[in-house]
Amino acid sequence: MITINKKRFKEHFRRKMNNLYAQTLEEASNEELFNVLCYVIKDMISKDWEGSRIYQEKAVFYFSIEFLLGRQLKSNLSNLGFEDTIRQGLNELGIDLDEIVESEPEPALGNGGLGRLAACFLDSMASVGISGHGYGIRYKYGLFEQKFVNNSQVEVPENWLINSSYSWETVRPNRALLIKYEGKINMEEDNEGNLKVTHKDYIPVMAMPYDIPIIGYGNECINTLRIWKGEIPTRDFGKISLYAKNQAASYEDALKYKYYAEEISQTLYPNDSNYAGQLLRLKQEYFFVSAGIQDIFRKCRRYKITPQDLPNKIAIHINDTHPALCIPEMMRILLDEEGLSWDESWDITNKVMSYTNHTILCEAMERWSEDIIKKLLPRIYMIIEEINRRYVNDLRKKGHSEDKVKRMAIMYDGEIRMANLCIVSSYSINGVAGLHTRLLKEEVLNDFYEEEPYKFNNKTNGISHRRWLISSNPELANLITELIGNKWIKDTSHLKELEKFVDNENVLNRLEEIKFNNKLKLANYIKENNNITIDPNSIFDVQVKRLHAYKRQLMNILHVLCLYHEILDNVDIELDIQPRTFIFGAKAAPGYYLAKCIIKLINCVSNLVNNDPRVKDKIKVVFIENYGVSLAEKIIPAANVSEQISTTTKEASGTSNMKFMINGALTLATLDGANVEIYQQVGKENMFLFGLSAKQVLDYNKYGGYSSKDLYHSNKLLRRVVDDLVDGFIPGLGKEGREIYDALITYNDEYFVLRDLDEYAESQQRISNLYKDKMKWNKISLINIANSGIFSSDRTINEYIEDIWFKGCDENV
Ligand code: 26W
Repeated sequence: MITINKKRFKEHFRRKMNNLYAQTLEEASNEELFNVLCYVIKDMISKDWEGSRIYQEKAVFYFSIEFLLGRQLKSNLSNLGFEDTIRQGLNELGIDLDEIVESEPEPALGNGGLGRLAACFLDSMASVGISGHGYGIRYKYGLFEQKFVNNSQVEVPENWLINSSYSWETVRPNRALLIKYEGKINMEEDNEGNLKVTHKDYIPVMAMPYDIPIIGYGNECINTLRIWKGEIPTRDFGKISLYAKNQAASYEDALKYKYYAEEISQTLYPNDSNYAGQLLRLKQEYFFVSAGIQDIFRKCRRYKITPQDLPNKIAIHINDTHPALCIPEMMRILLDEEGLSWDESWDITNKVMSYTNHTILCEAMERWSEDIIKKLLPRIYMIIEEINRRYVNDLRKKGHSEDKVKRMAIMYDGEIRMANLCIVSSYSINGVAGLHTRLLKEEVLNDFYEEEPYKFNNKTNGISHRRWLISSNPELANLITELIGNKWIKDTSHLKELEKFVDNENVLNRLEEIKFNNKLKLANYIKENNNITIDPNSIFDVQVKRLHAYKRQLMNILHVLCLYHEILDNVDIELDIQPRTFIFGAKAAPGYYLAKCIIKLINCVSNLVNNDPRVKDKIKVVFIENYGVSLAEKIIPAANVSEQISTTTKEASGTSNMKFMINGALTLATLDGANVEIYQQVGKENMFLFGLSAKQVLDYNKYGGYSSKDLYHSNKLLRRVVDDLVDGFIPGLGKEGREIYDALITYNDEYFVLRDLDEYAESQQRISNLYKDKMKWNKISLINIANSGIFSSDRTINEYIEDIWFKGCDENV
């Protein structure tokens, strides 16, 4: 256990300030204070970090093109148990820890759900004490910063490395690796008749590793997130091609080459639902995959692990298909560098790889053109071709129809289907919530499921309760500990013990008080940043997530318009409306026009409603700019209502639903994704359910029968809000209103917004009614917290460990 002593900490802190900046504490900026604190902590953990790198029973390598870490200082201090001592120590030095916390740059190396899940998983792997490490990309620019200009989204580059480095990371030049693109493959038999494969005339790029420590809670386990940066090779990698030298022949070419290498880790693709197939993206995917797999082999050689023993010593996890090239890259090394046979290599690769699917949206599925892969990665192309040839042969031998073979092939019609590659080559394939996994088995991946049912399993997502409760809502965490002791921190199933207090008025009042304090803090933030005054006594109704048509922010704002009309229709009578603040936070992919139109709509409605005196502040709409992890930590603890209203079948899991629940918000939801699991925990009496069932949606999609036009013509209230989009009722909304109108009416409302709007409005009415009875509301809030324990990512990670990574595929073969 790492210990801390306040006096020594203060000395250490002063000394470090002097070492790094040759100045006194008084002269330092908050950024400098952050850097110093960061280095002091790194000094304190360095022994344990080193120790954790030594192999334990089995090591897990989690490959993900995104890791949405968020700020690390507070959660690191909390996991180390240092927060109080350091707060006091700094205080005695005249420094406020909270100010330092706010000056930490935020690495936004992810888009949303997938990247944030990867970060929660790192936290849980370290906290349950396994050797589990992440491999990713060190993007120079993370997810863009969002600004609103004239109510529209404008994207600004996010420069988290503005000071050129990040204090948590350690660069390791002697572990840099070479990645090879393009060129020609030469195959020759040597004197003994063995095939020798050489890669000639390739373009070499150097992958430079940067390590970030991942600190477990209350144990000595410190794992590593290793992210790679693209550079021109400056080190001697032995016999590399002459490309670098040749290119340096002219200054112009040298610059071009530098650009080629550095461009690879320059920016995170801001798309999280639409596959675009750009060459640079493929370069990124191969870049971190090849670096990671080479790195694993290097470690194994150092620890004298033979290729044959790999399945017992390591597990490689492929987070969605973006790292799918792990498979042919591992085959390449086993075949070409280790000299193993195809069958042996295939057997090892199969026993090491597991894969998670995160979406069933067809437009998000990666399919690379064969030509692109052939040119950029000639050896990888050959290997994929051979995997496909053998697989298709097997299918035919088993007597499958040509139609089925076509559907299941990895290569078809000039394209390589990455999901198929992952399924064929992994021993485990999992979905991220019960319904999602069922849909994979029964619909989307049914052919594969019928072929190898034992490979498929469910792992319902989870969240780090350390970050999302202990660190972001300390008052609530303290109350819980006061009531049931601290066992829940290590094992969240103990939260269930809170149910003893459901009728305890004193406890319920304190719960309400804590929520109120959090709302007050958020109200202050909104006043400062959006210059909107909101009432902390109003219901805080929150929808924060990426903007996507299937997530239906549109339904939420159309309902606000319904309420607005209701108020205007009844200006003369005092309507009994429970005051409500609708809070939105969402970034749209820069090229996603409809999503941007919806952002504009929300902003315009916000201006309209907030500034109409007839509304008498009964409803307010706030769109918080630049939603991200740090903002989520402020917003979620302040929420009364959690909006989880995706079109049923479309949201694979959702994870904010879990974060809201553990912070005591009540869930307004469709039975989609992990909302189903929430329902299984608390029952329909403790949440607000509405909307089409999965079966209804599937039936509509298969057999048709839905007409948004018919609904529009038959329902006056619906018609009114839809017409608002195009008749000038909403000032500032121009052609964007027409775009949304067309999606709803001309293109038959793909996501059933109008179909579900009535039932949604009814549920909202039930929410208003319930909120009048504060004790009843608080009781349900407590029931939600008490039953949220299952959503800790520690539970999820333990399931991955037991059913996938440490079990391997022994029982399956
Ligand atoms: C453009 C290529 C692309 C396609 C899909 C990039 C990124 C994706 C991700 C898989 C999208 C994503 O983040 N999916 C979300 O994953 C979460 C974690 O499992 C789930 O909770 C969300 O429901 C799912 O949308």
